[in-house]
Amino acid sequence: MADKPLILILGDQLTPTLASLAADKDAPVLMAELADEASYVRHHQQKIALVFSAMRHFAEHLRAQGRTVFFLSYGAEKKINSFADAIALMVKREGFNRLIVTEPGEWRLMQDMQNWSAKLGIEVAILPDNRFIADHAEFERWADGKKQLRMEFFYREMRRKTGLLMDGDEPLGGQWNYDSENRKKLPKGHMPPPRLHFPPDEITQNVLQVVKTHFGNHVGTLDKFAWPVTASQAQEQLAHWLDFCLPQFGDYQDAMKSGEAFLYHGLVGASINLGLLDPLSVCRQVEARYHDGQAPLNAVEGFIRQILGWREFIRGLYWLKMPAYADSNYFDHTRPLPDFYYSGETDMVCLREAIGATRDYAYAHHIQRLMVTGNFALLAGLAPSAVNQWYLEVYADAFEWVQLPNTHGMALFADGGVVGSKPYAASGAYINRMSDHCAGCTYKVKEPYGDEACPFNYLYWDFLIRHRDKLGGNPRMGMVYRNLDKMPDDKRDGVQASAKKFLEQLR
Ligand code: DLZ
Repeated sequence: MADKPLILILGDQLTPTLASLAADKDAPVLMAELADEASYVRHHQQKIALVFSAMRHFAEHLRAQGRTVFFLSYGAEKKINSFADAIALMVKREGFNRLIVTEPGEWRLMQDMQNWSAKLGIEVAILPDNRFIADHAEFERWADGKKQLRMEFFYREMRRKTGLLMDGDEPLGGQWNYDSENRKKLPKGHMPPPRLHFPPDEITQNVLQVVKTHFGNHVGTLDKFAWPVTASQAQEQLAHWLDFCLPQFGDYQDAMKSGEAFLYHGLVGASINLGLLDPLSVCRQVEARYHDGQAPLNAVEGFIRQILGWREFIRGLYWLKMPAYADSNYFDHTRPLPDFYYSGETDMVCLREAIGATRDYAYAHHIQRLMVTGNFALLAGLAPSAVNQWYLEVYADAFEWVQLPNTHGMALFADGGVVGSKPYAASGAYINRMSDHCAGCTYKVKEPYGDEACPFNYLYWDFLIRHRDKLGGNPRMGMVYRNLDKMPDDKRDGVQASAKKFLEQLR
């Protein structure tokens, strides 16, 4: 029988140099918009639109390069809901007898993929994803024998490996990490540069219609859709950010401002995760701005650390720890997700702003995700599985390999300290320090407890009291617990009573 290979490209594998495309320059390609992928969690409408539109544009790009592409548009083929269905159709209709695919980013799909050969009766080659800077074996070697896995040390390895921000064997400027310089609040009246918009072209308009028809009841809105959907648009967005945002990105990377969802953030996470931008190339372009004297080291290092350090670290960790990782629940938190995570209807301005941006743009920046919605979920004892699902649904950049360690490990500490060394728990004082939200809020950030107090304040202390057995011995929590011990009894009683009342009425 003649060899007839088919290359399957997933919705987050939109990279011309992808291993599977490089493996056979002539083989036809299959891409499919699938009900199972669009609804295994109820993804935000803009996320589905972004994936579908970017897939359609990528298919056009491959065709222009001379590839044959079989593209199954959403609903075009009856009973084709999964990747296995789509491949089976191609095997039957076109006679393909071998499949080439690059490994997926998600555990559930890898499990599925490993059964395809037996299920479909064809040879299936699953190739490593060559878009990461460290492969699985390299991460495993680094992790082997270590009691604790800490991003900072892995990041240094990646700096040495790539030579990024290095001066011989030493870090440029003498320090590996300039995070302490990256915590400024936005000055009053300061206006960050506008986001670059990519108005929907005909392909995207068609996709928006499909999403409206089939997924109109998923979270979010479509009217503010402005995501880059091609590699060249993604590069344009990056260039805009390099020119107008990078110089101040470091200073204001942790700041929050009402009505300003994007501030100085790059908005490139979704493009990188879909494969429209290459992470190493992005880092090199950012580094060049430092060498050209156009951006300070704290900004450049802070950004590169997110991509070269954090992104690679959590990807390695996800594959090292799955599937047990997703089931851990260190604090035994079980409270259901309150309705306002979807509706945005809450009197707490910080939550309203973060969830409002999430609904409008399928985006919120890292401090909103970590210190507002994530911090609230941690302090209120929300069930990690429900919180993880929400984050996976609502953000355009969210794929489980990147979302899960960030939410489950970093924000919720549900892994008991695999990703981070202590929970990122904070009271309203942190949000007040980093934002203008509290000034306009119904709740009073200076009140520790009572009906008018900021719920973050009493939930914070109540969380520490509830989990003293698990956190009291953590050396990084020593000062916090010493402060708790100095708390007068009446304040402690007030904090606990307010937390109990608040949590009881939380739906
Ligand atoms: C996220 C997503 C969505 C919404 N839809 C599709 C799709 O219809 N077809 C497809 O190939 N990929 C889609 N994706 C991305 C996949 O879910 C993603 O490739 C896996 O989760 C692995 O990371």
